[in-house]
Amino acid sequence: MTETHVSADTIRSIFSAAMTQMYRDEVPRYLEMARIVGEIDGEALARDPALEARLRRSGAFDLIGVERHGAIRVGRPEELTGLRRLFAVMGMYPVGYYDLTPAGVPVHSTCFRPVETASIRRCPFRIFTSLLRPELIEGEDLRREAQEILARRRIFTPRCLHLIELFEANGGLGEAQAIDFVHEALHTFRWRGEATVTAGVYEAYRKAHPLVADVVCFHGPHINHLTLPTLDMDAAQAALAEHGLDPKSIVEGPPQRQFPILLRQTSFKAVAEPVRFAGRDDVRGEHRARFGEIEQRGAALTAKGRALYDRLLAETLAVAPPREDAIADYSAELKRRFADFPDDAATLRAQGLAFFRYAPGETRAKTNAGTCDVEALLRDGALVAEPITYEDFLPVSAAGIFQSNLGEGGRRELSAASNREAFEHALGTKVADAMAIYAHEEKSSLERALATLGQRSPMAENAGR
Ligand code: OOG
Ligand code: NI
Repeated sequence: MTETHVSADTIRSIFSAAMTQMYRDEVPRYLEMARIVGEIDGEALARDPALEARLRRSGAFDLIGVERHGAIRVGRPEELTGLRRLFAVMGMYPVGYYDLTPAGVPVHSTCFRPVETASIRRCPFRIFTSLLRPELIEGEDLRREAQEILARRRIFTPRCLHLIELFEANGGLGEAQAIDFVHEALHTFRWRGEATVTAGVYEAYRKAHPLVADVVCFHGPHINHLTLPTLDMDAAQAALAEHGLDPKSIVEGPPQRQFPILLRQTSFKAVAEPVRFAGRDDVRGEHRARFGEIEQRGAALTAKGRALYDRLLAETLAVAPPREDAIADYSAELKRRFADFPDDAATLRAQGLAFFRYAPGETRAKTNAGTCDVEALLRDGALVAEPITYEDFLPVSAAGIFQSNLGEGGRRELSAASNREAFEHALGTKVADAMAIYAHEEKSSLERALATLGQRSPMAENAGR
């Protein structure tokens, strides 16, 4: 990387801002949602005077109201390979493999995201990216035709591909090239209100599965939602309903807690957008795929913490599934079950349920240099531990979000084995393991902090889980 190159973080910031502008123009309801979330966050800050200081300390204050993620869906392996190359220009790398077939959605997914903590703080934007599994389309003719339709489209502009090649050859882009790149890349994610197929073909795929229609029948992977953070998820959920924005009926993820974990999410349901179909010019219809989402992130959980989370959620879903007529039962059951999940930092750390980032504290160590007693250092305030934020996604939540936006018929019984190998083959690389990223962050932060305190760190291993 030479001096004349713009950093990947900067390109991602420009891209995220441009994408946000585009989506607010394309989906006015999203702009309305952003206004509502702004008000909710303002009220949360006014209510709790200590909140601002806490957010400033963690670097989160400047990111209030800044989009955290978006999502797209592609149809062909080559398209996924292309996206991997495109996102690399912006410092976004595939983390995690998500199999959505247990939820009846015929895709598997990853998240392209910044990985280094400093990069996430500069611009947290990431894209949840799903690849269609055409082998799961019912009906041989539809399956074959889908591949033919998809084979005809080109989702990247020639100029975009050229700029990606320049980036790969030179290890970076200059300022004018970066701006040009963002402009070209946006074309890939734009909504054009125009199907590549006739109304009849669209209808056949919509009947097979609404998600398949969304992937197969259009020019490319139009951005299907953006997601804003909020400081108060439950208030945001209530406000969406009050303003008539038609939110999904439950907040996905853990219940409201003192010590937030993982990820809570809600969304307004996809809006109907006009579509022109191929063939006779007078055929018009509508398509529902694009929505707006709100998220609130908490601590990343260790494998042990995650197993507890998965168990409590599965038990809740088994006893009180979130049916439209039984939402209150679901919420009550979720709250009751999650009483078993410790809700304070000290216990979560002591039991190894969540990941923490360590740093030297304000007080001098009372313990002797070299003893390296992490617990004593924490007690003395010579070492401090703050939770590491969860930066990934939850398959059960993602399934709920897919479902509520596919309208009628979005759920199918799919009994397919997950196929990570095929996904990684299409991607052209392996996906990174999220758990390993958090574990590394915890361990290296502890080692750095101990070194600063003049403590030897053979014990650092005890904290790396
Ligand atoms: C992606 C749904 C998953 C999330 O926040 O869990 C997602 C999609 O509908 O394409 O974005
Ligand atoms: Ni999302």
